[in-house]
Amino acid sequence: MSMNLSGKRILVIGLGRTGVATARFLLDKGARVMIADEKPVSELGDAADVFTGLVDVELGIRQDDTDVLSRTDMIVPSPGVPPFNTLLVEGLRMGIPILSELELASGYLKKPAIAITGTNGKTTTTSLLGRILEHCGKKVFVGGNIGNPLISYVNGRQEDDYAVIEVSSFQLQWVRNFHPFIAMLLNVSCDHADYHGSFEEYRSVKERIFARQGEGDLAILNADDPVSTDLSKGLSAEHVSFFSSSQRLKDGMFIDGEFLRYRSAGQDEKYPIRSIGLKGAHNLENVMSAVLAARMCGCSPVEIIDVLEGFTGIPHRIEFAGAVDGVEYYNDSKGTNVDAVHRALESFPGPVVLLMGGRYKGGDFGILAEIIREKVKMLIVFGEAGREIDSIIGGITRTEIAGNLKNAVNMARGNSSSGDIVLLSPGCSSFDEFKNYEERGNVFKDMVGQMGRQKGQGTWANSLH
Ligand code: UMA
Repeated sequence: MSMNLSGKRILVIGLGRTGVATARFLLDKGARVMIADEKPVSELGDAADVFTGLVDVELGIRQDDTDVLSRTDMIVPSPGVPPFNTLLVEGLRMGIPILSELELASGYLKKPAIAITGTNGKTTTTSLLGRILEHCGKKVFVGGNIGNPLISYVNGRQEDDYAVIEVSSFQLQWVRNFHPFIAMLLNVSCDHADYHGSFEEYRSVKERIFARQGEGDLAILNADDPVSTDLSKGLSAEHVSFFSSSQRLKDGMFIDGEFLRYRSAGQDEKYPIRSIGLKGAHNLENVMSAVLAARMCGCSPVEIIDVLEGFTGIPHRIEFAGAVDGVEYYNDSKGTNVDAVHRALESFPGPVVLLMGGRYKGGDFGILAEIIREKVKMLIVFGEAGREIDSIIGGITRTEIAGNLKNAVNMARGNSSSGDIVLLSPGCSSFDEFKNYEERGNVFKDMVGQMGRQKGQGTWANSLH
């Protein structure tokens, strides 16, 4: 539901990507915008420069400056602002409407939304589905948590057939009327419990993606995920589809030997796994959910298979780099913080030989202790931060220090055996050794490619970069 924002006094909390786009949108709609950020204005750089001096903007509100609330009509928090933020807690108590950017934007969205959420795999599924829809002749906007907020899209002409949106649980926190025509929940694990307070709360936030669905809508869920099957009992969507990696479903999509098989009333389709460019067992679930959505949008199996063959993932993000001697190598060079390393490790059952290092840029390596104990058979640290990482988490599993990335890769090769995963997920920036994370990832992929060629074997991504 779009609303009349003209003359309204709106408090935007957080001036990152979301905050900047939201403030722009609100100004366009004639609102007065107040901007709060935990950082002082002098540290906000370009983001603050954009709004400095504008008559309808008040910058520099502090997080504990609750006085501002007495002149606030509505609050739009950025996704990274936790619900226990003082302005939010107090605003809620005072009965001021709080809307996430997603909620605000969806009121102005004129095209059907396809929303994808889940703990892992969102970005891959969102991009894959976007590609499939484009390939079968649809015009699509692909955005949300993946990088470009929906609010900047609804400010434009909206000429697409669909808006494919990656939605994080943070963005769902302050959602009430968001109504995607297709909603997907890939999986739910205990991630982000610190932000949402408890697992129950996290789960109820995820549920909101389905809450407004009804006639003609489709909900897609993971049949192997107990939270999802439990959730599915209360859904209001007309159609509900499941996918599964471990069960044969009468109605839904599942793994059947060499194929992904989709069975539904009057339909029985097979998609050869061999020809799917995305590697790794965890990716098959992402593929199945994208296929279910694409079928709903009218894409044919032939068109879908075309894209599945060519799509090898998002570069540098848990990207399959090749397999040599039964060892699979994954490039997660974009994983430059501790959370990203955690997420990458969650994607693999183990055993993993993990390569971490580069230039330290903050974060607590200690939070990796448990997952390293569970899944990592060997940790190889490299670069400037190598010793520091070793001193914090080095004792948990066998750990070696390699001077640079190349040494680390060679060491990994010498210490891995068939069935292992070698994962470059540095948890640090690349600037000690490389121009950027792309260059670091490309060096890694080139080395894996060379190993495969030397051995005259290896199935590596069609185009390495
Ligand atoms: N800030 C405060 N108070 C706080 C927290 C943050 O004032 O308590 C300020 C920071 O000082 C900073 C700004 O808020 O100036 C940053 O806001 P933000 O953290 O919400 O980040 P954005 O730049 O708006 O980016 C967000 C998403 N980030 C998060 O959810 C943390 C981006 O997802 C998303 O691409 C972008 O909106 C556009 O939709 C990133 C992400 O890591 C990739 N997402 C998480 C994930 O994928 O797991 C959820």
